[in-house]
Amino acid sequence: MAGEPQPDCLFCKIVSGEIPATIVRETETTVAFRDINPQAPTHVLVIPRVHHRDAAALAAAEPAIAADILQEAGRVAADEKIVDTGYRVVFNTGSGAGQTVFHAHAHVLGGRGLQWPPG
Ligand code: IU
Repeated sequence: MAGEPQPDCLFCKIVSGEIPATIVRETETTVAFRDINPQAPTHVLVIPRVHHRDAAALAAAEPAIAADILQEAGRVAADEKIVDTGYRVVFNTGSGAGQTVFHAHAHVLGGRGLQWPPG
């Protein structure tokens, strides 16, 4: 059921501590950890503790937690000191857009120049 931990979800396992991650921030509703394959000097993922397949599903079902994700993304950027130089918050949605883990997550990327449009 949406919102419930999924036994085969890697990010649910990071939330439960079953799979290790380098956690940088935690709240009652969110966990932020360093991406295992960083694409920029700062590359942190902010995820909800609850399981929804993508950001749109999360926002539809639990909008307050979607807002928490955005707030935490901003806090990560502040902690990482990338606010002044600029940073990007990305929700890849669907495999055609590069989503590989179907548990909603925000990528927070910064610490280098970022091109627009993205590839
Ligand atoms: P995507 O938007 O679904 O492609 O992002 C998934 C990200 O999760 C990707 O950048 C992976 O490097 C990252 N990741 C991770 O940090 N730790 C893991 O155990 C796994 C994936 I699996």
